[in-house]
Amino acid sequence: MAPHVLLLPAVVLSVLNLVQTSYAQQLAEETCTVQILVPGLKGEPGDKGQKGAPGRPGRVGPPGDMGPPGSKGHKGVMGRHGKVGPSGMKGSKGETGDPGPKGPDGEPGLPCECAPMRRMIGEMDLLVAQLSSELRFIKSAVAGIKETESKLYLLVKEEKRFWDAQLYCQARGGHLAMPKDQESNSAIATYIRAAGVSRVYIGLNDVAREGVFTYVDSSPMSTFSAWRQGEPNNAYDQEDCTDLLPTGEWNDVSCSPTMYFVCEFSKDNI
Ligand SMILES: [Ca+2]
Ligand SMILES: [Ca+2]
Repeated sequence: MAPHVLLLPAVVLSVLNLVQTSYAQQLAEETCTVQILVPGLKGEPGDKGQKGAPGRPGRVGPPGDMGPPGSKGHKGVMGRHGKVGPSGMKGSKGETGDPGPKGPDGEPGLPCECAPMRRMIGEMDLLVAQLSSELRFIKSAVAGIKETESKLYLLVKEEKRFWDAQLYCQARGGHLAMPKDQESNSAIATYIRAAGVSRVYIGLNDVAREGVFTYVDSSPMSTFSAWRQGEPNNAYDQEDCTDLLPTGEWNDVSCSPTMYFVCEFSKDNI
């Protein structure tokens, strides 16, 4: 084996030398012959080459003109239900229905003790009327009551005859107003003037004895009086009651006409 190993490098070297020499010689020949070469005859056309790979896509062209309108398309599928709308206006009332069937007979009732019940109802009616009257009285009292140091005066705007007016005041713990001094007389006059009332009954009369005036509590008219000039005149021989004018003056009048009146309540009694 040894001789072969030694021989190999020498062979390689000689081959390399041969190649180098041949290449240099070829270069020298080519350099020298380029100048004198002339084109030869055109050769035969070669075989058609294979189809090349497809080229890159071209640039996007400008938009084309709109085409003619196409034919109408098919009707689409029905859409989903929309949202529920707002409530409509209330409809008109329907006609009355047919009467229902007759109900079963009721239990036989107890014999009615009508007389006592009617009496009770009558009493309750009276009570209601009385309470309504009291309520009206309280309302007007709250609305406007005139007061002095010892008395309360209430103008009652219900037209009544003299004695009915007195009864009305008595039913409420008072009586018709009895002005027994200038202070109380002025208080009542101011009161009715403010209310725009032209005259009111006051609790003074000469029913018992003509010309002798007493108050409704039977006390005599003694030190104080406020008669208008020429009064009391007992006109037509029938003026036995008294009214008070917005000026504070008194006049004897008939007891029959109905008019507003003033009740008086003592503070001691309240
Ligand atoms: Ca008289
Ligand atoms: Ca008179």
